[in-house]
Amino acid sequence: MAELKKIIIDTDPGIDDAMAIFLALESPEVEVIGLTTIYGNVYTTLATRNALHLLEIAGRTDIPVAEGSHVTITKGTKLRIADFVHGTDGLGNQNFPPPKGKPIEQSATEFLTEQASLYPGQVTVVALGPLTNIALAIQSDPAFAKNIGQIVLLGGAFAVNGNVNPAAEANIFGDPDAADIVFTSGADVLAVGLNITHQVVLTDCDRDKLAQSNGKFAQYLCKILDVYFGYHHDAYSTKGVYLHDPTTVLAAVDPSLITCVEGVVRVQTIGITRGLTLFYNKQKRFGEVTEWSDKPSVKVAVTVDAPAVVKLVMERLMKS
Ligand SMILES: [Ca+2]
Repeated sequence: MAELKKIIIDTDPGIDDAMAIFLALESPEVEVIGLTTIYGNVYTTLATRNALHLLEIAGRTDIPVAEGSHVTITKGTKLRIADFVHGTDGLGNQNFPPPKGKPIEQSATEFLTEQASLYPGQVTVVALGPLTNIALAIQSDPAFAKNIGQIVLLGGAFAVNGNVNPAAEANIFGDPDAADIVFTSGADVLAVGLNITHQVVLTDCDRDKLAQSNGKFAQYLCKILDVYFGYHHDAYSTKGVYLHDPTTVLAAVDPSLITCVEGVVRVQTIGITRGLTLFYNKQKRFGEVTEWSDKPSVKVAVTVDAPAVVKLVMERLMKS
């Protein structure tokens, strides 16, 4: 049997992160070798606590959790925490008891660089929050961008509006400087942006099906999903919730679910469009040197088989 694809999930749980982590654990094509944590939906300390809690729910305390950065790559601390989307605890205001487990001694950056060098070309990082940990790994180990198999990230809004403001998507907005480092690092990067994830909707009807399932993940998720559905009903006219993080996990698990284009992505780090991701498709050869010239190409997802993604999410989350 072929070796399973090893994945590390960099995460800020987060309701859709919880779905994505469970989905990865229920995906036979991949082996989750660790979780690394980051601020975003919640502060990093709470992200770590939630990551440990979710692994305990899943009965997978064998998987290590490495805590990530508490500040942006430019040492910014005025972090935007999305309690209005995910609840003040990040998991739908359920007041779960604290986890019994602890994070490992290594930092997220140390864990990422170590695993990439232990298994060169074989580890996929699925990045579901701001990209600080990944950028720190790139900066701290010059071999990381080459050693890591692929970085599949939820981030950006390619030719569509953002979700923090018209310019910016939340994960990129969380640390635009880190995002620009990742996009221009030369690593094999696949970006899954809002242009993709806003096509993948879990409907009220799907949630009812989850509620009727006896599966432990379905039962757990139904408890925490209320806050997430409430936010979507208020903020969008979509009848359901966007599956940002689960779609990104599945893009890593089964790349045939999406198609992508290749080009150079730069991130705006200042001004009113801070966090904007701008893709250069290389169709015009500009006469002048630009900020996109001579930068490595990345992949940007442009289509998704949304019904297939939703079907896989439902099947796998109701399996056990
Ligand atoms: Ca997330």
